[in-house]
Amino acid sequence: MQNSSIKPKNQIEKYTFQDVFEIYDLPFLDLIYKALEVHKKYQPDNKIQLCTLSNIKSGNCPEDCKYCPQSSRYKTEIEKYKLLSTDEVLKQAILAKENGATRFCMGAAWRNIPDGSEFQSVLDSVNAVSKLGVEVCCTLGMLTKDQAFKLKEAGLTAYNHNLDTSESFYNEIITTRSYNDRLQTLKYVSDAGIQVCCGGILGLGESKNDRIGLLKTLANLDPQPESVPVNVLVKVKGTPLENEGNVDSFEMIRTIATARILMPRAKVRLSAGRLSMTDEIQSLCFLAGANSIFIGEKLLTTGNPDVTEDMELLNKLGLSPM
Ligand code: SAM
Ligand code: DTB
Ligand code: SF4
Repeated sequence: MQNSSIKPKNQIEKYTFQDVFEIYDLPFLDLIYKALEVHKKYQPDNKIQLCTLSNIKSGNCPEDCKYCPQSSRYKTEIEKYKLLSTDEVLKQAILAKENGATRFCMGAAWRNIPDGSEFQSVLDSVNAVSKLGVEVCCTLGMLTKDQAFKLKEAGLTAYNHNLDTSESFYNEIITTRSYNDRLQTLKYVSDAGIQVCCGGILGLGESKNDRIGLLKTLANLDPQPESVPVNVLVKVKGTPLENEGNVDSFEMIRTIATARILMPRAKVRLSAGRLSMTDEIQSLCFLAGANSIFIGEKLLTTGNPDVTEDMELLNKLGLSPM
């Protein structure tokens, strides 16, 4: 399957590499100013969406994503378990809502969803959580067209499926599925009327051009993603990237600002990696256009800041939950 299938219908990309490069490479203060202008025009003022993650199936994933503690190929110290029951998922979602989350995201360490009882159980969980009146997001690996439609019917708001990095760097990070496989799932998702949540990870050893390449691909998706998670690599012992160097914070802020300018209507989510950021760095991310965070002590398998500390930071900045 060619990735041309999800490009604009006239096959001409809206943004070229040069277009994106020119934004990303603006003098830092001009870049932030432009991003803030776009933010003020298209996004609610001084609001942050709080989301909570649930790892509904942990570990033993057959894929080889070099960053991921849940791949069965690496020796990591994580808790592994089979698919959680709908009752358990619902309990977690109720708690997340009580803590202020308006979006509940279920992740599963699968290459793709096995059809049958497990898929039915996921559909039941999606349906039950959607009735709480929160947005429901899933990230379960690759989907078929039919599964996408069934998830939509069950009440799914959004599907998270990240491109992670540029097409040219991708093969250095994942060899068990292709960039086009990812694009195909994204197409099934948007064809089913589900919102697309698609972003990447910084700190994989990628170059500036790779970050720009990823932003270019995301901004040219048709339709553009409603949600763009920007993760910073959490270096987990046992994964091939455990000793990778740190990503420069200014590169991360440039990535967020460029995403904000190119995808004005998307929520830009400051996702994994906040534990390694100071309050000041996170504040710069919000200034550059990030308007969502995950709250709760855990992401999927790794740590996340304390909820009380997160609330203190948002208070200090005069940011309130959406
Ligand atoms: N298995 C599904 C998939 O890969 O599509 C869903 C779960 S997967 C853990 C969701 C996303 O988490 C990945 O696409 C990746 O962007 C992010 N992620 C995984 N491990 C990470 C890490 N160590 N640091 C930062 N982000 C990570
Ligand atoms: C996304 O882009 N980031 C979240 C969510 N989508 C599923 C996951 C981050 C995972 C970080 C590593 C872990 O906790 O295992
Ligand atoms: Fe599996 Fe997803 Fe982790 Fe890749 S990122 S190893 S697909 S759980």
